[in-house]
Amino acid sequence: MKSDNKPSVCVVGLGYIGLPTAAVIARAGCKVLGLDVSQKVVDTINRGEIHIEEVDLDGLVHGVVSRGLLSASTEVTPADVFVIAVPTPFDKNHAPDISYVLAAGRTIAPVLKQGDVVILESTSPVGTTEQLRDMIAEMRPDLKVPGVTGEIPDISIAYCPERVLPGRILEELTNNDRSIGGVTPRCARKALAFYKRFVRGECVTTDARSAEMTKLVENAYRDVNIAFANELSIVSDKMGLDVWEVIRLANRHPRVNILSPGPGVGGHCIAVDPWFIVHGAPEETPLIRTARGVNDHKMHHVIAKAEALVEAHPEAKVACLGLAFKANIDDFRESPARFVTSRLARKFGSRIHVVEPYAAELPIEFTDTGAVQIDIDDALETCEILIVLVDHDVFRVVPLAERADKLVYDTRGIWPDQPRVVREEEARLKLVG
Ligand code: SAJ
Repeated sequence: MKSDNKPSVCVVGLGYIGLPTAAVIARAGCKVLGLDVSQKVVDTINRGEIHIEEVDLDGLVHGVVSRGLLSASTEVTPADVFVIAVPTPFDKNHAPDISYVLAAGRTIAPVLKQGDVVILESTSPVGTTEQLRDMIAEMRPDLKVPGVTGEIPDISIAYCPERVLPGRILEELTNNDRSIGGVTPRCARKALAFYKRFVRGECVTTDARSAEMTKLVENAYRDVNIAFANELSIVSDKMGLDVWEVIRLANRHPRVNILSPGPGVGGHCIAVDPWFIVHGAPEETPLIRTARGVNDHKMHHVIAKAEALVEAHPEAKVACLGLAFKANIDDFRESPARFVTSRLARKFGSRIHVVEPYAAELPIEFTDTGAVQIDIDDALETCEILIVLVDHDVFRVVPLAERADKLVYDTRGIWPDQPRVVREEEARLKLVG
């Protein structure tokens, strides 16, 4: 890679992180090849279209594809920089599965050449980048690999996690600070030079293991703090308190900032990544493990409370507001709202009306339950019970006049002006002895 030339880049994995990353790098003027195992994904991108939803991504991808800066393939070709952005799920015992990372490494190893930079972005347990390095060293004994050779290495390997928020990915990809962890300091400097091309936030160099842990710690921090809020909400139910009022008041303290309770923690990051730390140090992580348990349990608490409310009013029609895993997005994967609503649908059938403006139709598990999808206006006109599960703006703006006479179970605290007697008492009837 010559310093005056823009490097060619290969992004491995064109999912929620890989595709926006590839598009942003292409926008900076680098020629990017996106690699994916799915022919369908590859064809979609080569038509200038996208297979995921993210604000402004469609226009950006269309632009860089039509300018010839981004193309996709199932076949790897040589490049100057390789960015790996593949999933790292966990198995049923919460053990991290890095097989996609290693498969990506096996794919690119044959085409690596002197001067190349390999960057892992996937959320990974500590030590994964070194494992990737060892695998490349084994497959390419002809290359001097960093941390293995005593001489100046032929290639550089680094770990650089993303920290973007779904719904704000493009903005955060360029503006957030980045941790750039090299297998050696030299590797970190090479990766830094690459990120400087498209990141406006500060890029801070460190070692690969620290960068791996940093990513996990960020999401575990959020999980633990949400667990505190969720535990407070369960305690408040028991004590007959309004948790939102308590949190609002407590947050007036200059050093207190409690997060928001909800129906549980969804998405594929915050509910997953803490387990990577627990798996690495099982004896030393009672807090992180307990937080996971508290957040998972919150879903079941919400189900029990909602069931009690619905059972106490056998004539009432019920609207469940929201299926997404969080506000204002159309991502329904690992969503507590979806889980809660489908449980209610299975139990109460056609009494359950689902309102989700971001879904064209109900997910598969609603088939044959009798539950139907309606819009918010129909829900306000026809349903006596409202169960708020997602804080979409379209729900938040419903004025009190249109819901004052409803029985409301608001798991997100979007309607602080809802008359308390209706909002809380009914739901508590059967739960608190
Ligand atoms: N949630 C609450 N209460 C809160 C905040 C969130 O119940 O006060 C719930 C949400 O409703 C959702 C879940 O937590 O179900 C996660 O939502 P989120 O907005 O906290 O996070 P994600 O999963 O969309 O993105 C996170 C972000 N990490 C942090 O904020 C530390 C993002 O910056 C990461 O890039 C992303 O994980 C990732 O890819 O790891």
